[in-house]
Amino acid sequence: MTVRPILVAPDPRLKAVAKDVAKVDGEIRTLIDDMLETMYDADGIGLAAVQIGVAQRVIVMDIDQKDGKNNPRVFVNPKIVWASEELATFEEGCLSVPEIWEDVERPARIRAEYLGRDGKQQTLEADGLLADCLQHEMDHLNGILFIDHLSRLKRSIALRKLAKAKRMKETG
Ligand code: K1U
Ligand code: ZN
Repeated sequence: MTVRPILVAPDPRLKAVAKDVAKVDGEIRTLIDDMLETMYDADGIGLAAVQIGVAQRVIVMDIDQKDGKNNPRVFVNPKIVWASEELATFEEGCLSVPEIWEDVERPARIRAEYLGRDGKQQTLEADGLLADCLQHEMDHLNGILFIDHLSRLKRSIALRKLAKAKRMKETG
């Protein structure tokens, strides 16, 4: 398994709309394993393939990491088939938008259909952080970042902060 570099905004590859996976084969399972390794290495709770420059509809998540025990989830070709009218607000971060945390409002509950690591069709009803994180990761598959949900002012402040952090990193 390989830790792959995570793209950071404003990298244009983060704007790509990912394509459906035709078949969950060995190549896709290697991608999944590399994504899990990359997510755990970065201390994330989710990762979309677009974030490592692969425009395929694959997401990994682990929102239940406890005492060094992992509970990885894999979503291939995920689709939201139902979303509640009720909204919920979560403070979100993103490995591709480092050091920025902002409140984002999304449907509180969702039902999603997807393929698992074994290629079998699955259905999931989610609320809380699971629902929020899955919607955040599905946005990545459509080239959308959580900062795109913010007001224009908050988004431009976030982008300026990001550019400053990048400059500081480059100049040491
Ligand atoms: O980059 C990503 O898409 C992953 C992102 C997922 C996410 C976080 C919070 C709300 C919605 C979606 C992250 O994993 S950010 C890092 C993170 O959550 C975290 C890092 C260190 C400690 C605790 C949490
Ligand atoms: Zn993200």
